[in-house]
Amino acid sequence: MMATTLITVAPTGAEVSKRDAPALPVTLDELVVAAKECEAVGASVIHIHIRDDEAKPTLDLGRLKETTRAIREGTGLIVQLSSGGAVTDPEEHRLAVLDAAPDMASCTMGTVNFGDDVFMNRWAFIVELHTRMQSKGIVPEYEIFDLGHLAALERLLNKYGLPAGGHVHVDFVMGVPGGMPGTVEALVACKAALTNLPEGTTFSATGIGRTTLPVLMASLAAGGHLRVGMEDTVTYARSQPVESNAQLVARAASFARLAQRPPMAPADARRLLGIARG
Ligand code: KMH
Ligand code: ZN
Repeated sequence: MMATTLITVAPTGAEVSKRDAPALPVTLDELVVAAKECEAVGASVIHIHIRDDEAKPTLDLGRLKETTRAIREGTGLIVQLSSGGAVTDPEEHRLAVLDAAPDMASCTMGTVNFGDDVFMNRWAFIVELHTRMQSKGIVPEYEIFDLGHLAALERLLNKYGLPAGGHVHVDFVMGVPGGMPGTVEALVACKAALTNLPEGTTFSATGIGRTTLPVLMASLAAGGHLRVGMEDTVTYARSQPVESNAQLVARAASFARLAQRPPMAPADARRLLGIARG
């Protein structure tokens, strides 16, 4: 069977403002439209942050449930809710995201400086997130902002066991000011460290801002998968704002086809990631 590329779209995030990026999907309707467009051009997973009526980031549980339902009704995408939220979100709200019963949730593997802020992920919090996901049958995507986060993941799995579904999938988030750089060298170092994780562990990578393209190409070359979207970059090319998330997914899909690893269908992505619901 031909190798394929899992493409995750992260359409909104918690940091970009609608004023700075008018194409950012912030309402439920905008998010569903973006999700459908991205699925049509090759995405199979959607990493979701939601906004309130003022387009500010929120972890409101009612909205998260409504969003999960609407994306499932409108698309075949795998629904991955962010448990990272915004840097200001308290731990209990981040844990409560799991009560919206998504297919997947993110699980960041350590604290990291995040621009001028700190993205807090205490060990005890990570353990709580991982074990709650195990008991709820929610598949994690382990977010890796720095090389040491992979050592933390090795420790987590050794102490608390494999995630729901049994498959380990990590996402290298590269180029955050305070985390690892978005370079080929950093990606190669992360890939090398995967040998300490269970056999078959898969990875995707995303480069923030201007590291988007080098990271995308490096990940494909290294046999990895891709994450793209307006959470991570709002500039398509120099002086050219991103028009839509689908524009970024379509570009990623083109690179994947050129690399002879075309986009993976959502059903294959579910099998790969060990997601039962379908
Ligand atoms: N918004 C960042 C502070 C995640 O979604 O899990 C955290 C983040 C990671 O985006
Ligand atoms: Zn996120």
